[in-house]
Amino acid sequence: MRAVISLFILLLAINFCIGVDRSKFKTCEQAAFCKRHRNQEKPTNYIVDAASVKANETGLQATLKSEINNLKLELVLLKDNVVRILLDEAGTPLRPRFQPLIALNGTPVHERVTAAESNPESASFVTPTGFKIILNFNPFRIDVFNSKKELVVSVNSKNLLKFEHFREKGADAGDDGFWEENFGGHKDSKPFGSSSVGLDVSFIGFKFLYGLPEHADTFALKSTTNSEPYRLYNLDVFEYELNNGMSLYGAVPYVIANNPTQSIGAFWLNAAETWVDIASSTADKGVLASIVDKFKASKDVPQMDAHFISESGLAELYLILGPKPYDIFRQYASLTGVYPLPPLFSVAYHQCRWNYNDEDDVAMVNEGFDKHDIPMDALWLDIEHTDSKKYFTWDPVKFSNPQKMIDGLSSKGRKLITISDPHIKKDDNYPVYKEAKDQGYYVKNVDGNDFEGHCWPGASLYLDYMNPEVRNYWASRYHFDKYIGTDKNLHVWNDMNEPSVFSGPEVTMNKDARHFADKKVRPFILTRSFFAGSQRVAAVWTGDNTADWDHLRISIPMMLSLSVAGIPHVGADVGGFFKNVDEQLLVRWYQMGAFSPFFRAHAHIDCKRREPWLFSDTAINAIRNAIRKRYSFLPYWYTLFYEHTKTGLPIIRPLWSEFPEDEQCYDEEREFLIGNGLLVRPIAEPDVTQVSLYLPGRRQVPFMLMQH
Ligand code: NBV
Repeated sequence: MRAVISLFILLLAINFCIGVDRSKFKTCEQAAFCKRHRNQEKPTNYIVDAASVKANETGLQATLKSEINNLKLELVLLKDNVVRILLDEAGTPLRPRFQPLIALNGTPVHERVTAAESNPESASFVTPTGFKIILNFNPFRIDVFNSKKELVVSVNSKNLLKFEHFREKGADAGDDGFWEENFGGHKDSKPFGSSSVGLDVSFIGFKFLYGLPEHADTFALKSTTNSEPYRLYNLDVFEYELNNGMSLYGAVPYVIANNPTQSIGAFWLNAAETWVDIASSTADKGVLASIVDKFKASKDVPQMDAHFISESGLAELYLILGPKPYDIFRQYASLTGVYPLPPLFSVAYHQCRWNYNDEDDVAMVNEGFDKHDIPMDALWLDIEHTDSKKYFTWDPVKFSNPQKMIDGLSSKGRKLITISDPHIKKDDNYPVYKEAKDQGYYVKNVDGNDFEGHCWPGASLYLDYMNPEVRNYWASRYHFDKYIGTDKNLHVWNDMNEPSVFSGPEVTMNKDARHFADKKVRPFILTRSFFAGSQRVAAVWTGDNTADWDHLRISIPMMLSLSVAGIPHVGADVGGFFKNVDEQLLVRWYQMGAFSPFFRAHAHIDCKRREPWLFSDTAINAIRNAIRKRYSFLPYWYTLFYEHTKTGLPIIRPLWSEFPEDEQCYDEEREFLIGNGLLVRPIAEPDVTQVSLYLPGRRQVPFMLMQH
């Protein structure tokens, strides 16, 4: 019996230690479309039909022909040095493809091209800033030369363009997983077959690529030639691990290349599950030599390649041509929008845990910060504040007088932020469930019935936010006369919105679920899941991190990746969400958090309480100092948030954005800039009180930081 118990404890311990359960999530080989695109033995050869090329004031249109299918191409110049490439099936496709236009901040404005030319091999035009865009006919390839006549980008230079067209069921597609796929006991029925798309983009003269959030990995993207591609598919990954390209909660399919004279972005506007292979001529020496040859460029010219592979949708690529880092920040922001100026309190310090137990507990914490003379602007309530996980309701015993609780916080100038998850408890006595059911607002199964999954409340249904009417309905639930006990001092936390479905494939919704085809504005909203453009409505945090030093360190590259991909109000849970935090780590985390755009302490329900005053006097002082330092810098932070609304510049920035000529700082991810005036190097190692600081353009100097 004893042996059995020990084995059980051992198994529990192993389970606890290994973190993420990888078997729950697909590899590229297990995603049929990814495998097909990655292992193309005989790539499709697309050729531009010269007779089809039509030039107009803002670009070119043409038909691409191949032995598999024909595609129509639009190559258009947009305002402020952005080029848009759009590929769709030619003729009359069986079905339209989904285009996530909601990611864009309105319809992009076209710009007139100059010096349009064409000959039997190619057609070209020049942008007002002197970039030359050449459409090569055979094989199809788009080359971009900058104003110094350097080839900087080449699209389809590896000939990986692959476009699976819709076809009648039963038509031979010659591949496993084209019409149906199984994973983890779930069947994906693919009623219309696979419609995947893939395209390669080469950045010539570059050694570094960045972007593609969200991954718990280095800021500079790594070559995936000998590993899994980076995956973009919004997933709830329990106890995520560091240093790999597995999907996390949100996705922005945007990469940035940077060298001392040129910055370029490539935004792949596709919201389907996407995998991105990265190749590097320096890291993968030899492998790419033949490709470099193709451009007749010198073999010494470094090159980075990104191969985007998406499960469906269009091949739609925006080349953001810079030429400087601040230009691409502005250009990408004008395409997808800026983060509007948030309320000042949202940039201050926030206190959260899963959960504050009841109204007395909230009152105690509210008092505690004053008693210990520590500033705090918002207190957060997690899922336990509700009546049985029915969002927009209150636990009738523990939170019976929410308005009084909010008044208690408001009297001290503080706000309350409550969580509302998107799964709706299946309970006819719950008005939200009932109203949405009566209106037909839920996502449907492939058979047309409401999709049902399992989440915190048990059996749950999922609102179809693709339907604008549903979005309005959801917004209306926040009206003060609907969300009883609230007022303007209550703000919004959106969690589990990947969506997380405990019973679903890869902890999310079945892919064959059917969605609607086709501002009551809250001042502050935090979201876990996101896509390009989400910055127009919400701040983002990096989800369920762990209280260890590695997670503290990784929060810098994670925040930087989000920042350069247009999402500026970002932060990681201070203290680490999972596991108990020791005092030293907590202090260091506060010191880092004080210099993160979003600054909130949070903890898992099983963790020991961690309000600052529960630690030693030395720690309380250090935490107080860190939080106060944040408050002393609030005018600077707020100015930067304002600047962002005007320029699209991120709030925290990689060193290279200010010092693009200093290549030594290209892989720097222990230091970052806040605006252009503050360099931050948090201490993220145990037992360290002194660190070596890299000053861009200068030598390494020892430096004392934040001792306590
Ligand atoms: O609502 C509970 C938690 C929340 O505290 C956390 O911040 C979210 O990221 N939520 C996830 C669900 C459960 C996590 C194990």
